[in-house]
Amino acid sequence: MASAALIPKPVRVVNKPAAFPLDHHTAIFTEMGRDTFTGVGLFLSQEIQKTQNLAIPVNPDSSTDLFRGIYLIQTPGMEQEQYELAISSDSILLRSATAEGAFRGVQTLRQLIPHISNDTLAEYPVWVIPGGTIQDEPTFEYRGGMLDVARHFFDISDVKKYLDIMAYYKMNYLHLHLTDDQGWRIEITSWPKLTEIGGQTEVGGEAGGYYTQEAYKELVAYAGDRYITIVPEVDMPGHTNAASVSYPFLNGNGKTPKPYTGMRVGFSTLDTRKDTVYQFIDDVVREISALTPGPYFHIGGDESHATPKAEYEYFIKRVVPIVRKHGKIPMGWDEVGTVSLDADVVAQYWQQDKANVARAAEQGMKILMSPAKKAYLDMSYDSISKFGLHWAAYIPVDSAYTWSPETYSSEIPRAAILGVEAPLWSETISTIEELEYLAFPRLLGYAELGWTPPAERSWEDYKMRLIRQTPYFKRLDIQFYPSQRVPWMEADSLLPWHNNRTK
Ligand code: TNX
Repeated sequence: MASAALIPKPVRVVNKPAAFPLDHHTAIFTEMGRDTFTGVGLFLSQEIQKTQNLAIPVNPDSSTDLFRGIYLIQTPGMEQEQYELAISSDSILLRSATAEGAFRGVQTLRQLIPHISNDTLAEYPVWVIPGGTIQDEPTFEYRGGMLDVARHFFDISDVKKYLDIMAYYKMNYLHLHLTDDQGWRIEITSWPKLTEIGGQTEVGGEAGGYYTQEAYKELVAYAGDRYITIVPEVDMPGHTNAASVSYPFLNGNGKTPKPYTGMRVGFSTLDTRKDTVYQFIDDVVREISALTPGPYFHIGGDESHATPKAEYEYFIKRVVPIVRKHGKIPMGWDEVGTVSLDADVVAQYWQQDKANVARAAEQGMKILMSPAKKAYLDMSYDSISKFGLHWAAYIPVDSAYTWSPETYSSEIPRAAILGVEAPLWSETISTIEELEYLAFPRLLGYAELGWTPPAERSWEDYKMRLIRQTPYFKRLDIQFYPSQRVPWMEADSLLPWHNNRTK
């Protein structure tokens, strides 16, 4: 079990010389009458069906030919996402206080079941799960990814695939950058032109697209089934050209702007002194908040170079209470840290200039760690990478992993850090394959930085667990970048069935 290729690495693993045979005599038992635990059991059963082509019943009525159980047991007194997994030859006990904790533990269990490709399934009627005990809980409460669906639009099937992968690596927040100069991607019923006009463009000039409110709800629910919280972002007062193309009064300069399909930033702004602009924002925040069960609403606030500093401050101070009024915690890029605000606001660290986050931390704000030099998934791996930008850095797979959110910046005390998020900006990518090339394998490293305590992290150890993710990558058809800094070729010889394989 200790040699299993788990990502993120669990806090404590104790081996036992035993193994659990997973086969058609196995069933899953959950707390009866507790829907959410049963939901997690059903999720596990469905995933085993897909991966191992094995039907494992959940809480079956009769158990005549069932010999072994996987038990999801509610155990009070544990933390929200904490779980304990005890695997012996006759049972698997998964303990947690919440269904969310059970869901995280289920991912560990999924990773412990050998993955094999479809053509070899028939040879393996029994899947051998290594015995032992795992006690585990996350280092950070926020372990996130961000998709920029504004520069290029990605439809909900693409986002669902990303959510599936995030869930497998225990990430729990997906931030959606829903609006930018090049496109508006979420239907607002009280302002329909935002999508009728603003949703039609994207970088490069191709047709854009947008999520209807129904589609957005479907995404929120899909994420929720995986215990992932959606964080919607409406970027303002800059990054608003698409909004002003739809409703020209918003920019206050008396001109109707042209749709923008280039890659520049920092040229658009809202009219910060017009009450109707705040009425517009109120409607947008109200409608999106009503569709979003999660606690956060992201107001962007970055790169507002076309907004004078005093106007920027005035604007942010008016928008923050609107977000609160609709029941959400305001989040913004680190520039919001320069404005005098209450400590409930979360600032997302992205720039190398630390003055903004330092000011945010002084004000008692929580900081979400996404430093561009380390955590930006849109930074190219190296100078020959096919996609991505490199204004902050080239970020090879090892560099993406070998930093500590805890100590990255001396300005930010550990207690102020909410967690880690890896943003994927989409100026240079327009298909799911291109998205996957930038996101994988680096996203897995961020998942581990968010979950595993610093003392347990090591690149040498991590890369050997990373190479053993390839069966999972292959099964989901993830077009990852096979970086030469990772010894992928050795992966096959490490697969669990390799030694006793006869062909
Ligand atoms: C900076 S990061 C931006 C984005 C760009 C990104 C490209 C941030 C808050 N703003 O508008 O897409 O760089 O790497």
